[in-house]
Amino acid sequence: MSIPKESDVIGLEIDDQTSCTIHLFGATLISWICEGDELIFVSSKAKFDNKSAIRGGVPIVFPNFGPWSQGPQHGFARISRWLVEQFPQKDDCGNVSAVLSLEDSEETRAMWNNHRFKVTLTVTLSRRLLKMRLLVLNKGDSTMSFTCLLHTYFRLPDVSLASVSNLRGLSYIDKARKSEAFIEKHDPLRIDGFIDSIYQNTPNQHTISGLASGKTVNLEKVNLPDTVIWNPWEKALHMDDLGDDYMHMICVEAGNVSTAIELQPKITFEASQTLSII
Ligand code: TA6
Repeated sequence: MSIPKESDVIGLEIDDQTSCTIHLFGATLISWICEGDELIFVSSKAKFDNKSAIRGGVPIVFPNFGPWSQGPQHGFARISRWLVEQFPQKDDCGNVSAVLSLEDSEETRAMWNNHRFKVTLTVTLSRRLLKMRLLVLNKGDSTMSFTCLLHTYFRLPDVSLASVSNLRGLSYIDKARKSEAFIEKHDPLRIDGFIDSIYQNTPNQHTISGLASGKTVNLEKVNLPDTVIWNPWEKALHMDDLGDDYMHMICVEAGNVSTAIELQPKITFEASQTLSII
């Protein structure tokens, strides 16, 4: 099992029961401990080689969700080293925050239409809450068209006992069924096999139940109108960085993936997700 190097991570801590860890590679949040329970999944086979995307945590998907003709699947943000703009610091209310950023480079400009951009991730940890805010600034003189998503892996004692709320009646693209469109009939949604579904125009709030110690997480999203649900199930056995760990995860991913964002020059796009224990 590979473990992250200390020089590759920053830690936010309120006390020994409340903390989170962010890997500088991809600004990937790889741990959120709340009331002593780890709520974020990272595969025991994850690679921390600063080359391949970390299997787990909350990868930042930008500037493209899914396969991309101009570059790597899910874009370059999750496989780039981000800069720490503000190391973890506590505010007057006892919350701890950190700020990381990624700017265009020769490599990204060559890959993505010579766009000049700055992506800023602000992570704020409170006693029972974790907020992730994404800013995307178009520094250039041409419109930037992109999709983005927070690819959150939740850790579960047993995925078959988990559920996701607020999806019934919504249209979704089912990548497990030839990417055809369906309407969700279940509430809550339970996972009993391979699932790879893109729910469109979803409510700004879902609950994910079945986490450690019976915890339920509320996911509140702003400016992220889609929700992707993914568990590879037995396909994971053919993934060298996942394997049978798939029984202990569910991805509930807040994103803007169905329609590209068209960001005008010098304008900033803002989106966030707030995870809290209810
Ligand atoms: O979010 C769901 C998804 O798009 C799936 O189709 C699957 O590809 C997953 O992301 C993981 O992608 P990755 O490139 O990290 O293996």
